[in-house]
Amino acid sequence: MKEIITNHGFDNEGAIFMCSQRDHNNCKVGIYGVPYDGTTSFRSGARFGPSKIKEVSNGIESFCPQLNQDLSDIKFTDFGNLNIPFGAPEPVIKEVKQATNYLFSLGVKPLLLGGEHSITNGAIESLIKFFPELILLQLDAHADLREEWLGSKYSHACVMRRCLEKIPSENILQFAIRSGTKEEITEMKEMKRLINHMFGQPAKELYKKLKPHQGKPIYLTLDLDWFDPSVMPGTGTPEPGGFLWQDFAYVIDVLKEHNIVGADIVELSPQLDTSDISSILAAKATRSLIMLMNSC
Ligand SMILES: [Mn+2]
Repeated sequence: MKEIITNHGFDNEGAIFMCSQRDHNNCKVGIYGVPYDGTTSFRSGARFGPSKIKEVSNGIESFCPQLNQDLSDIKFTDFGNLNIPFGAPEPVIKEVKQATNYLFSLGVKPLLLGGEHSITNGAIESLIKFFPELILLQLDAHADLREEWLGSKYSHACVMRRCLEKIPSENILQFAIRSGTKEEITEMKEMKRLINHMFGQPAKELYKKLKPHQGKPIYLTLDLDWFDPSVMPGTGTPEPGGFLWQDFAYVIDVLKEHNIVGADIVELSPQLDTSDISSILAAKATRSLIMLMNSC
């Protein structure tokens, strides 16, 4: 089936990420929101994530001391939020795939703001065609390896299983996952996809695992429930025992040496944290990823 590349699918009337522009000319990185939470199984509200991240982004500095870069020196675009049909995930995933194809056709690296985790499927379906060697790095509390969940193969609980149908197991790295069924955890260990991380320590195992992949295209999917609920309460399925910003900074230290061609930040449900700390953390992670993706 011939695929149509569309550019009519963005609503750019709402909030805009700090220092970004609507016009994509001369931009290497482009943000777009996917306000979808149709399969969230516990606490919904991730549809409000993208707009909230943009809204609170003005509350943080444009300068990042860790990366020694200022967002105001970078030309990057905020396309707005993707117009998506409500209901089943399949048409949404298709829209995400088309939107990602569209960004690729413009020479812009996609950074998706979710929305729930199922949207990663669409980005991977697009990028794997352009980058057959794509490495997928998952930061998440949960394995997300279910064959199906509550009657859907495209639930957010199945996203990594669907990605495994497109990407060979050895090109998938599941970083510091701490929750799953016995089968999921066993599979990740046996297939050597599970990468351990010592809380508060440099990400040494990630460094070692990624080293042979130097120069290869990497897609990072950041499910915000990877962070500890104490710093990320605004997410649908919180899981105790998670990580702090410093741990993420160690991941960024490793990724600085690599070629990030696309990324997503998913599962922020801003209304579950009225302090907005969760949304600000998500905005800060967005700032780091824009800088990383712009400099490789
Ligand atoms: Mn997930």
